Amino acid sequence: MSKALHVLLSLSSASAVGLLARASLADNPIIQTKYTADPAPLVYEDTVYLYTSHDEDNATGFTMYNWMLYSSTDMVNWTDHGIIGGVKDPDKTFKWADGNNAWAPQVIHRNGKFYLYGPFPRSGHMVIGVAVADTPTGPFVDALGEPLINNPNSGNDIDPTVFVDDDGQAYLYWGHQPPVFYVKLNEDMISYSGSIVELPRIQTYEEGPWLWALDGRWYLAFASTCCPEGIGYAMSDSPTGPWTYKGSIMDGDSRSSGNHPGIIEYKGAWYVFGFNYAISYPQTTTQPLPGGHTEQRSICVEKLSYAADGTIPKLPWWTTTGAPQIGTLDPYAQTEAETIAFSKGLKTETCGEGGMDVTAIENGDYIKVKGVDFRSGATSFTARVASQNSGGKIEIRLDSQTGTLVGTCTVEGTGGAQTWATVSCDISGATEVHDVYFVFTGGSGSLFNFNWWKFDGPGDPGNGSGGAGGAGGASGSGATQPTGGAVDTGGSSGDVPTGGTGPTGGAVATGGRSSRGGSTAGGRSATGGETSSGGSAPTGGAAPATGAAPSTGGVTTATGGAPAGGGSTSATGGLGTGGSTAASGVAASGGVVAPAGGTGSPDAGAGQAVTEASSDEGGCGCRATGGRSSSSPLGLLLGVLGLVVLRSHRRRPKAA
Ligand code: FUB
Repeated sequence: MSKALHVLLSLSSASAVGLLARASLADNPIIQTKYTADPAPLVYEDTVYLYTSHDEDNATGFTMYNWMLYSSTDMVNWTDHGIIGGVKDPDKTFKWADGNNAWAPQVIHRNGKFYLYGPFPRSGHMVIGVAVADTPTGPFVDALGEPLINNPNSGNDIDPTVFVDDDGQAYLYWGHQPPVFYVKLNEDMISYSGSIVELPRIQTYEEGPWLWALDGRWYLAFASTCCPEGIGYAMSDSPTGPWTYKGSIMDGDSRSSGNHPGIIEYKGAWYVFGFNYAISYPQTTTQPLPGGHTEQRSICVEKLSYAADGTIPKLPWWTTTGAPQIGTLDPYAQTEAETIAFSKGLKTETCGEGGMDVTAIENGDYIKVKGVDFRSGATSFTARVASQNSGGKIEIRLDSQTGTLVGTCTVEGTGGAQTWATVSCDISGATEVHDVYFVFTGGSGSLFNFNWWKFDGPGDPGNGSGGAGGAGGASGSGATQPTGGAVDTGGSSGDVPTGGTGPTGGAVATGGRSSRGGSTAGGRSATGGETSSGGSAPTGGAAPATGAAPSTGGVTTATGGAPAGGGSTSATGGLGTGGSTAASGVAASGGVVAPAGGTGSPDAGAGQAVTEASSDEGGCGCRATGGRSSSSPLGLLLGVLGLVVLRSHRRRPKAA
């Protein structure tokens, strides 16, 4: 079937089928309070910082204004840090940005600084800007006041990936569809030397490059073969190629359309992040969603492995189980409420007390926190809450939404949605390792906001009263991580270590894993949807690139692999001191004509339906590109026409 016909058929029955479908989801996708895409994980110290792009709740096409940050130390419970940069006020990092299409970013740590590379349109043409921060959470400040990359030879300067090799040389790769470009970054990370190099086409390369190295081999993963996109990869003996296509890390799937890899090593294991459409389009079958194209994507993660020859065994499509938990979560440490393994019906917001809080809490919503080790037991629970209404209750349950009730905390009105109070309640029956479900109950509407929580009791290692932790703790059938004590999925419940008592209150069990109590819940539309212009259809027209790119010259075509130093692993450290200004700019010329595109009327925000359970895989949506879907016949027709035209030019629209 031709792509155009496929799109036509897809669009025709979108509304009828799409959002009615309900799926079984578990811990993939890993973020449920927002739509997130384009994962860019960064390991810094003992934490994974996951930078993401952000699809607005009402997105139909690409409706993207800012970049988000999440973090985790166990790969399953993710803490929301909110917006860390963007292209639109009030989060406009790059004042000269057009104000839309904040696409796939990456953040790299070097020389004690954090560098954010972000693609977005300026004067209608996608360019790459760079911003700098002192911490991984920002604030990120525009480093140049103009694009770092504004390449007249590129149709679309999108999807930057930055890699610092063992010898200290940093590389920036980017590009949509063939070609892919690279340039050598200077040590200041905000300028480059030499020409932009255009690589020969890599088989199946589409966009979203991700560059890393391991054991003397260099890897370039990418979104492959539009559409649906899988994740392909190539290997080389040098960071600059020549690149040899090696196949798929993950094949495309009919339930999806896009994909975008981010790959890291963390605590001795390797992980690939990408995205699906399972929250937006929950489906239980492998049938492609018939149209209803939206860019409401959700980030997923799986473990990755290598064969002896360095190649990467192919993974199935994103599972609903995701990556296994590394270790357990300590319930006796104060934990942010926005630290979530899975949730239903909730949003997050900036908290008046700092950080973020969980909001839009309604009757029946819940937060799941995975692998919580109560050890010898908790006896009380404390929560920081605020309610401008009459409040509600927090039921604390084990292993499912309807699992054993170990305590109930009553939240009274506090006099304001940001007027915070601490409430406590007794806990009984919470010992050893469980998934904890905070189930919210009460009347109608928004019940209260939730900032943080903490348990107390004899299981607290800080109490010195001992616990049932300790070493040992063989898990189920999963493989044990080389380091960090992570245990793969596959073990049955109850594989919690109960051996040796810690010398002073119970050492942290390194092998244990909580049970994966399946649960089901009905989805509901998310509240708090953000409004947006909803438009990302290409508008055509020439967009002269006027920015001065800090570059020394034009584009050359690579004719072969540049020699490189010896084997290395991914370097995240840094040399030198950095922080210098960019090299003198060279004005780029040559406007780029954006293709005409679809203009169908956008469906207003469809909301977010979230269901959690424990079946195999989530669903997806099939995405058209460029134009947008519409529920009206005229909109459909215009959208399809636009898509066909767009396809004949390129898959991506110029940012409108
Ligand atoms: O999210 C916007 C664009 O979609 C990214 O830049 C591409 O990689 C694709 O994921």
